[in-house]
Amino acid sequence: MIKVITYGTFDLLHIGHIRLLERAKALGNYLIVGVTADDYDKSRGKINVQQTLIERIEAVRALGIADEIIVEEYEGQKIDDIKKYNIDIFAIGSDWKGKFDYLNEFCKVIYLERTKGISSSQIRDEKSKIKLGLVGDSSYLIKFAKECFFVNGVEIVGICTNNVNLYKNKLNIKYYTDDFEELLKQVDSVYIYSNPLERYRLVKRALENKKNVMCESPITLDSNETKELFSLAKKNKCLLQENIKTAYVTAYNRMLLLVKTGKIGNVVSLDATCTSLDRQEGSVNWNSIYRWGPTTLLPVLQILGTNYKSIDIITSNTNKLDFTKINFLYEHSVAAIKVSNKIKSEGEMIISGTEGYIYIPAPWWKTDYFEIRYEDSSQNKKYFYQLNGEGIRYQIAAFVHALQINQSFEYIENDISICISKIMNLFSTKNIKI
Ligand code: C2G
Repeated sequence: MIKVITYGTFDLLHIGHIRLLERAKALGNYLIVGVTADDYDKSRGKINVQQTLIERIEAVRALGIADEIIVEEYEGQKIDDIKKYNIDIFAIGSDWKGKFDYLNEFCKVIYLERTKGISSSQIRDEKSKIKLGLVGDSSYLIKFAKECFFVNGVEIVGICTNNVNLYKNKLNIKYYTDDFEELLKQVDSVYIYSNPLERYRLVKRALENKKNVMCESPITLDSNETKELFSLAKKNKCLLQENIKTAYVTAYNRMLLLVKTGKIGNVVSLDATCTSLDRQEGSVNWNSIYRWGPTTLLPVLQILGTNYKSIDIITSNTNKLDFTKINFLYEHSVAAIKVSNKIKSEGEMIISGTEGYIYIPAPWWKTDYFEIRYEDSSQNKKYFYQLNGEGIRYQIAAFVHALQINQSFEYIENDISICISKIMNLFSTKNIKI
C-alpha cells in the first residue's frame, strides 16, 4: 500500500483544494490530510482564516477523498507524522516548491501544480471588502494603516485629519481635511483615533449614519455616553469595537485563561505599569491616563471585575510631570496601576495569587511571553506565543471577521468599556494631586 500525506488550511474550500486532494490521492492508495489548527496558522502569519478548525475538517471530510484526517498543530510535525504513519509520499501544491525538500530524507516529496486563478484569500476578499476610513491626527495611524495590509478584506479609503502634514509622503490615501461627514459618505466603517474629547461625537455621528466603528479606548470619557453608544450600535445593527491592542494579543489571552482556571489560586493583587517617553506625534496633548489608562485598566477589570469597593486616583498632571497612579480596593483583592508619558519605569505586570504568581516582563502590553512562578521553583512554567504587529493586525482581523460572519466575539466586554469610561471621568473630577 502506498500512503500519501498532504497538509493545508482548507479555508472556504474551493476547486483548487479539491483538485489538489484528488491528485494527491491518485498518487497512492491511502490519503492522510493534515488540517492546520487555528493557533498554528496564527503562528505562521495566517490571521484571516474564516472557518473554525471543525468547519474546515468537516468540509474536507465531506469530499470523501481523504481516508484519514489529522490536525497539524506545530512546526516540524510533518516529520513526526511521516514517521508515525509510515508515509511514502508527501504531496503539496507548487506554491511551496522547494520549501519541503528537507522531507526527502523521510519520504518522496511531490509538488503538484497549483490550480491557477483561485485562492481562499481571493474568495475572502471578494466576499465583502470593508471600506475603512481613518480619523485622527496621530502618527499612530500610519502604523495602523500599514497593519491593514496584512488583513484580507479591508481597504482604506481615506483619512479625516486636521494635520495633513503629519501623513504627507507616509500615507498614500485620500485626505478629507476636517470633513468627517464627507468621509462617512465614502466608507462603511471607520477607525477613530482622534483626541479622546472628540470621540463621543464622532462615534455617534458614524453610528447614526449606520457605519461600523472601531474606536481607540477610551471610547468616551463618561460611562453614560459609552452606554448610549453601545445601545445606538445595537439599534442600528452596527458593530462598535473598542480597540486596546493588548486585548487581541494571544499571550495576554492565554494568561487570562490560566488565571481563570486557578493556576495561581485566588488572585489577591495585581500591579501593572505602562510608561513611555516617545510621545506620538500629533497626540501630544493627551495625558498619560488617556494614552495608557485603558491598557493598564484592562487586566485589572478583566481579572478582578468591575465591582471594586473603592478607587484612589493620585496624579500629577503638569507640564513637567504627567504621572498617575490608581489604587483599587476589592472585597478580597487589591490592584495598582501606574502610567506616565513623562517618567520611565519598568513596564511589567505581576499578578499575585494564593498559590503562585504570573510575571510578564516589559513591555507586558505587547508580550509574546509570560511566566508562572511558584514557591517551589521547579514547578515554574514559561509560556511563549507568536506575536506579529503588536496585536494591531489581530484587532483589525477580529473586526473584519465579526462583520463577515455578522457576529462578534467580545475581546473587551461592554461592561469593561463602560467602566473604563467611568474611571476616565473620575480622573477628571476626583483625583488627589501630588
Ligand atoms: N492549492 C492549490 N491550488 C490553489 C489553492 C491551493 O493546489 N489554487 C493547494 C495548496 O498548494 C496546498 C493546498 O491546496 O497544497 C491547501 O492550501 P491552503 O489551504 O492554502 O494551505 P497552505 O497554507 O498551503 O498549507 O502546513 C500547512 C501546509 O504546509 C500548507
